[in-house]
Amino acid sequence: MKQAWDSIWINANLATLIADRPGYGLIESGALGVHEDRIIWVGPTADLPEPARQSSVPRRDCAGRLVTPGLVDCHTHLVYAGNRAQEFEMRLKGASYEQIARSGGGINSTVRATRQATADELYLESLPRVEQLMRNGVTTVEIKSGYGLDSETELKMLRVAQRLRQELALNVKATFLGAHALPPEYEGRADEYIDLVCHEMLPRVREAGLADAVDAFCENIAFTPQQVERVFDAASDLGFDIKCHAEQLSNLQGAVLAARYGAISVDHLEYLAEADVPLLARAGTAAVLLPGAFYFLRESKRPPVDALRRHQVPMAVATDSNPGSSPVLSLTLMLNMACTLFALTAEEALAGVTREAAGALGLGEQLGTLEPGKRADLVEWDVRDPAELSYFIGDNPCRTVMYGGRIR
Ligand code: DI6
Ligand code: FE
Repeated sequence: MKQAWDSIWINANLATLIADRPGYGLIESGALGVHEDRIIWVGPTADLPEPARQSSVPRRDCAGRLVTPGLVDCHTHLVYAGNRAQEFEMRLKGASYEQIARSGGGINSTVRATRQATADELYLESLPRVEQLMRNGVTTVEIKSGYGLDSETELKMLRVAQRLRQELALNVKATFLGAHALPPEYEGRADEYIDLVCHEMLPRVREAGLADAVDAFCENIAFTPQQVERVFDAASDLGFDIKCHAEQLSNLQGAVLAARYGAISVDHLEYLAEADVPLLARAGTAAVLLPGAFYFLRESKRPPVDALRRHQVPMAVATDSNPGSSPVLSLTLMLNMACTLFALTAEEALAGVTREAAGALGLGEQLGTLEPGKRADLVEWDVRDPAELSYFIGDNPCRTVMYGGRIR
């Protein structure tokens, strides 16, 4: 059968990130063929098959520059109104994140702003943040709800995520995070709020097809493991993928709970006990590391990276982009922080924003590596060595991005 080639990239330093190849899975002087929205061929430029050599096939000569899979930001809260620069100032003067949260600020201050915003306002406030991530090489982003905490506002947030998916070239995965914080009107009635999440919000989100996964914040300032378990029961019954904010500020064993539900990921994990790591490995649950939140909250306890590595738990890295704990708009900056703060290798960090991040979204079969059959999400960088992506701080060497076979 004659394979149609829509375009080819040649003479690239290809970091394929293919799992069973060592390190970055490099192919020096590599080439890559695209048909429609898929990669159809990857190999040395010298080995390009005959149909690809025809001059009618548009080709991009990468002149030795690095090409990676499109970056996947697998944990963000990008849709929100307002910001919390003033709380940042309060923290700089000595208040803690938890104190601010308990005194009605924190997540609930963003909830107030997000409830007040119209869907259009919310879209227009979120758009520049998403575009900033895209300029930095992100081709897939996960966006969580969780600043509505009432049915209408949660649905409004998820519709904004849907509109971003429709209007931008990038691939958007939406996650319902109704159990993010207790809204003020439910003060002292957390179990009743969880009823609302399980019996009203979740079915409506499912029915509207507005999210693929369900997340919950298992923490002293949020929900107990028992409450989170009720959310996961209801979510599993409706066929959602499970994710969990766990062990960020204390160890409530939320990660263990989520792994029991076959969670696709557990996220944060600074307080995860080493003894619990094998349970994640057995469940096939990915660990999503969020060095931006660790940095911005000036945490000192690090996630048990050695144990995760030893037990071969896939480690993803994401921005956690949100107004309170991680106002981060660069995933390549997170590469640097994952290395310097969490002691990942540069290879692990790059795998963490590509292959492992795709896995943490349940998209491991479709994207995250450069191999035939995967989505043609590609980034050409103005560097040669993949380690440069983790090494430079505050640079943006992103040169060309292909989203599903199309260059924007
Ligand atoms: N953990 C976080 O770091 C964010 N949410 C969560 O569950 C913080 C969200 C915020 O402060 O607005
Ligand atoms: Fe988060």
